[in-house]
Amino acid sequence: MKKVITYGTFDLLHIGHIRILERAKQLGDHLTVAVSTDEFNASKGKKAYYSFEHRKAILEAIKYVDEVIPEATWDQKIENIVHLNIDVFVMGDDWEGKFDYLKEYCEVLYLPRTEYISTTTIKNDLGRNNI
Ligand code: C2G
Repeated sequence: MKKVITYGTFDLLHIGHIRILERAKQLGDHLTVAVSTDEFNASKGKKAYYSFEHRKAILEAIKYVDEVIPEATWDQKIENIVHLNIDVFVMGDDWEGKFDYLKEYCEVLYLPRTEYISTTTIKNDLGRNNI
């Protein structure tokens, strides 16, 4: 069984998130998503609108997702990849090159981001009543 993993906050779920999850699943047979905890988000300078529990439950409801684990630190990736027997690590290409150190443990792929949508854009548009 070919196992894939990806990481992220996945707040205010949108088509860009769905498309990265869809493509990640197409790369193997099993997709694990490591979703950022609220505390880890704070360390990323992010405050998600939805709590960790809600973001986790929403991801678990997506047909492409087989397993959701917490992402609590930047440096848990190697342990996750080794412990979960991951074959492919996938991220959007806004992270291009940032995780190349994982190449000694698994395949590392950066996929093109979906253009013109982001959680930040959604928040800004809603804030300006641009809906
Ligand atoms: N993404 C995308 N297209 C968008 C928006 C996001 O492909 N329009 C992808 C990102 O590239 C990322 C994933 O969706 O691979 C999740 O994005 P975020 O929730 O913004 O995650 P991020 O804050 O980048 O956290 O350790 C890695 C970090 O946890 C990544």
